[in-house]
Amino acid sequence: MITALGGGVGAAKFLEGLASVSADESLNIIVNTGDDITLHGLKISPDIDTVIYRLSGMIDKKKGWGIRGDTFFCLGELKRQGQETWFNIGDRDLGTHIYRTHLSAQGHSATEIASKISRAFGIDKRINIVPMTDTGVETWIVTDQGEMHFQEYLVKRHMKPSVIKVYIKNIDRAFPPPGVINHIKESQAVLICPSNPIISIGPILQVKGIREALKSTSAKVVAISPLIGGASLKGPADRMMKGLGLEVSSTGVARLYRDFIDIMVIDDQDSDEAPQIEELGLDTLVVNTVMSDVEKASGLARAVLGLL
Ligand code: FO1
Repeated sequence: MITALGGGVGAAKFLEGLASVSADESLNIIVNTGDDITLHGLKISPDIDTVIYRLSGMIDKKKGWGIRGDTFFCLGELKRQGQETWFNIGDRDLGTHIYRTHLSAQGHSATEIASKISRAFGIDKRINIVPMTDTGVETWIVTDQGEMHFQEYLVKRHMKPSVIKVYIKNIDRAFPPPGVINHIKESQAVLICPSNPIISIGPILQVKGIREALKSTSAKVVAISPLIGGASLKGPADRMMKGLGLEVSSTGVARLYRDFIDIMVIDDQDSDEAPQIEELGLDTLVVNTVMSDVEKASGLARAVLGLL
């Protein structure tokens, strides 16, 4: 059994590679839900959906999120009726949000909903996609232009405001869904996907008991850096780390995880960082972490599994 923690486009790409090279292994994927947002009365869980769309082969590969070939007629109509439409929800994607909202109104938990949507998309039963918590949480960003939901910072404001602080609303009430702590403790390996350490992995680590379980598990805990040459390939990890006064490098990421990981995986381009990461008491693996296609993602996953 392998457990992975992640959220966002990079995690989904890595998980597609991991799923393809671990065919007989059961895979638990604990997904960030801090990015969740309610828009037009619908419950949207972007990081869960990005993993489901990717693993089902339906992802829009160019964008890294949403469904390939989707249309936007409904959004156009909402715009015509004077609604805010900065968050681009496609017509087919809308089906997922309607189904999620309907199941939630019937009393199903986020865990049950993720499982039902996974099955509806034909995801193999050995792959268990689980939200980090069933309790509603939201990632908010304090910026020089005021406080806003993470999606507003990312999508509506195009990451332009300077980040001062990040906090997760209601995180103190969030506990993991049943089984998650045991999965961390009983897995052969726990993988921290190449995701934003502040807004994708950070919220998961703040859910009650998760960081402690990672510290105490006998599993090998391996993190893959989302940064290459001090920059993120996509998304705001670099500018957020800078805004928060953190060192923007794989070493900076390793420092955030050093209390619970055994091995840090960094890109070939950052090989000169290996000695300083090892000084933190961690092992390193230096490989190509750029996942430009599924073969590269599989190669990265194979290299990571080779550590076990
Ligand atoms: N990302 C964007 O940059 N622009 C969008 O309009 C957008 C819409 C969207 C709709 C559904 C969905 O599941 C994801 C969507 N994303 C969009 C991606 C999402 O904001 C981010 O990938 C994650 O939240 C980052 O972890």
